Amino acid sequence: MLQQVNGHSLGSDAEGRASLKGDLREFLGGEIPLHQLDDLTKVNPVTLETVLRCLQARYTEDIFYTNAGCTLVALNPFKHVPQLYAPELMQEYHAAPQPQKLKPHIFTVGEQTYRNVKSLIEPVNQSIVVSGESGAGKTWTSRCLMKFYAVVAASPTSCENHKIAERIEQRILNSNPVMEAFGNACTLRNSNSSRFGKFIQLQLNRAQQMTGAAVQTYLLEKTRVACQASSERNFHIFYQICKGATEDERLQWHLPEGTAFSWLPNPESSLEEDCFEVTREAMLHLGIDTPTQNNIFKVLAGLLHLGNVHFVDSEDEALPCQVMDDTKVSVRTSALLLQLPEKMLLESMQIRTIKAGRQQQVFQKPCSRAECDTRRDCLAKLIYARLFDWLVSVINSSICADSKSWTAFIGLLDVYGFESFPKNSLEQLCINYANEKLQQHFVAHYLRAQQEEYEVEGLEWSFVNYQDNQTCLDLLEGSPISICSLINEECRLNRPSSAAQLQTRIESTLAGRPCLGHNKLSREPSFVVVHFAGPVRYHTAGLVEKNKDPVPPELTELLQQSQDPLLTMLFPANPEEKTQEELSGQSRAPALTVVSKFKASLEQLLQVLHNTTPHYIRCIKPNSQSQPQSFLQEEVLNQLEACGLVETIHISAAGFPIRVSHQNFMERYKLLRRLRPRTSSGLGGLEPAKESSAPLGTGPFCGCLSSLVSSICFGGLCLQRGTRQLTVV
Ligand code: AOV
Ligand code: MG
Repeated sequence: MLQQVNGHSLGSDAEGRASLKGDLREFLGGEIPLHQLDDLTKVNPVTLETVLRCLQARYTEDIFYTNAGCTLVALNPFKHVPQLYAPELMQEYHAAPQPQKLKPHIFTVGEQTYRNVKSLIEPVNQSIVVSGESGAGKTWTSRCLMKFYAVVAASPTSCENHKIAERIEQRILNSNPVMEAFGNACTLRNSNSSRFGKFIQLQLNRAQQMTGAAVQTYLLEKTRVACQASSERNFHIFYQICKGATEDERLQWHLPEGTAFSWLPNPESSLEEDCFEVTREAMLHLGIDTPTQNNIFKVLAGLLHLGNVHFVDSEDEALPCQVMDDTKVSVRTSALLLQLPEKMLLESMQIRTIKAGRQQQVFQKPCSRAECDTRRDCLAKLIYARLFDWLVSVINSSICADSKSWTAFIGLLDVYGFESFPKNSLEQLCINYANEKLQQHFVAHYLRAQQEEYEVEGLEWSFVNYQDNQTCLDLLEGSPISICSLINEECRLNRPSSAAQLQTRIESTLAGRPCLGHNKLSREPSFVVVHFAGPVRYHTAGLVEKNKDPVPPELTELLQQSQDPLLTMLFPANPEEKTQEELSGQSRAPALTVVSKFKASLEQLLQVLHNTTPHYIRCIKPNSQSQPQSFLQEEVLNQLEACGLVETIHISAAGFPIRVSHQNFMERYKLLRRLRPRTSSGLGGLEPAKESSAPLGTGPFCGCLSSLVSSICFGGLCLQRGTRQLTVV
C-alpha cells in the first residue's frame, strides 16, 4: 500500500519518524519546520505523502489540529490535553479579530461559524459536520464545541419555566452524559462508541445568545440490549447501575453484588461505568426527578433479569418450550420489576397468537426455543428503544427554546463513524450507508459545487479530479435495484429465504457493479461492499429479519398491562396514535422497514444540511489501539485517502476561500465604490454596472470580484489576492 503512494516508499513507522526532520528541508527549501505548517495547503508539493508527513510531524510535537483549506483535520491525541480546551483559550479565539490567524483549532471553526450566523441581511443557519471513522474523536469534538458555545454564546438569563432555574447552556451540556450513558457502548473500535446518530441545533437569538437547542437522533442500535458481539459490551447505563447503585437501591432493583447477567458481558472496569452519579445529576438538571430516575433504573434492572431467562426444548412439540429450571427465578424477578403478570410475561414469549379467517379467529401456537429467545430479545429492544426516544423527547422539552426566541441555529452533526468488524450486519450497513451519504454531501458541496461555480463565474480554473462515491451509493440505495431494495423486497415478499439465497440474489442481480467486492474468502453467506473508507463484508444471516424488525402484537399488549408508571406512559393502553410497531402487528399494510425509515431520516437530515452553510471537521484516528503517541502511517494514510483530503487541499489552495454575495458585499463595502485604489491592480472592476439586476453570487461582477479577491478581511477592509495586495484604509 505504502509503496504505491506517488511511487515512494514511506518505510516503517519508526524509520518514517526518524527521517522526518531531514525531510522537512527537502519539502520546504529548509525554511519552515514541517510541524509548523498550520495549513496543509502550504505543503509543497501537495501529495498524500507530504500531507501525511506534515501531520505526523505535528502529532509528534503534540499539535493535533491542522487546517486543510476549508476543512480542519483533527488528530485524536488519545490522551488528556486539558490546556487545549481551557475556557481562557475559548475566550481567546472568541475575542480574536481574526481567529483564523490563530493556531488551527476546533474553536476557530466554532468561532467562524458563530460569526457567520450574523449576516447583514438575514441570519444564516450554519452546520458543522464532524466525520471520521469509529473512535476518531467525533463525539469528543462535538462535546468540546458545545462547551465552546456554552461559553461564548452564554445567555444572560436563566430559564424560569423550569423546576431548576439554571442557565440553558448548562442544561444543553447536561444532555451529553445522559445520551451517552443510554446510547453509547464499548465496541472493538471505541470504548465509548456512539450507537446512535445525533444532530443538535444550538439555537441563537438576534443578539447571538444561545436560547435553546433541539436534538434529533438517528437509528439507535437497539439490538445491543440483547446481543453483544464478543469482546463488546451493552450500553453504559447498565454497567453504571450495577456498579453505582447504593445498598438500598440494590435491594429494590434486585441487583445483589456479584450477580452475573447474560446481557452484561465483559464487566471488567471501564471509566464510563463510574459515571452513574454524573448521569443521575445530569438527568436531574434536565428535569428528570429522582423517583422517575429510580423508575427507569428499576425497569432496566428488569431487562437484565429478563436476559437471564433461558428456554429448553419441550419434549412434546405441541407444548411450549419450558423455562430452564434455574432461570425460573429470573422470570419472577423480571415480572416483579416490570410490574407485569408473571404468567402473561412468560406466555408472551412461549406462545404465538395467530388471527385468521374473516372472523379473525384466534389460534395459539407454541413457539420453538429459538422463537422464544427472539421474543424475549424483542421485548427488551422494544422497551429500551421507547425509553431512549422518551428520554430524547424529555431532553428536548427541557432545552428547546420557544420558536420566537431564536432566529438561527448552529447544527452539530455527530453520527456513528465508519465501521468494519469481523462480523457486520444490518447495523453496520446502516452506519456505513450514513457515512457514504455524508461523504457525498461533502463531495457535492465542496469538491463538485465549488469547481462548477468557478466555471459558471468564468474564472480560470483547471478541474481537480476527485473520488466520487456515487457508484457506491447507487449500489446501496439506487433505483430501481440496489442492496437496500433487494433486502426490502425480501421483507415485503415475506417468504422464507435463507442467508445463502439472499447472498446469491444480491450477487447475481447486482453483478458487475463496481462497488460490489469479490466475495471469495468467506465460508458464511455474505457480500462485500467497497465503501469510500474501505471494503466491508456484510453477513446475510438474520439481515432480512432485522430489517423487518417485527414486533409481535402480544408483546405490546403485554406491556400495556404493566402497572409500572414508566411503562404505562411508554405503552399507553389506548394510544392516541398507533406506532409503527403496533400498526405492523395489526394491519396487513406492508410495514416500513428499518432501512426505509433510516433512509428517509437521512434524507431529511441532508435537506437540513443543504440549507445551512456547512463546515467540516475531519477526525483522524492515528492508531487503532487507541494509544497516545502512536502514529501509524498506513492507518492514517487510508483515512486521508478515503476522505479525499488531498483533493480538498488542492481545491482550497487554488480556490477562493471566501465568497460573498454581490448584495452582501455591496452592503458592507459600498464605501469602496467611491475610493480609488492605491495600487494599479485594476479595481475599476469593482464598480458594478448593474448592481441590482445581478442575482446573488453570480454574474460578471462577482466573477470579476472573485478573480480579484482571494481573501477578504472583513474587519479591516482589506482585500488581497496573492501578491496584488490592495489595502483600503
Ligand atoms: P467517535 O465518536 O469518533 O467514535 P470519540 O469521540 O468517542 O470517537 O473518541 C474516542 C476516544 O478518543 C474518546 O473516548 C477519548 O478517549 C479519545 N479522544 C478523542 N478526541 C480526543 C481529544 N481531543 N483529546 C483527548 N482524547 C480524545 V464512534 O462514536 O465509535 O464513530 O460510533
Ligand atoms: Mg461517537
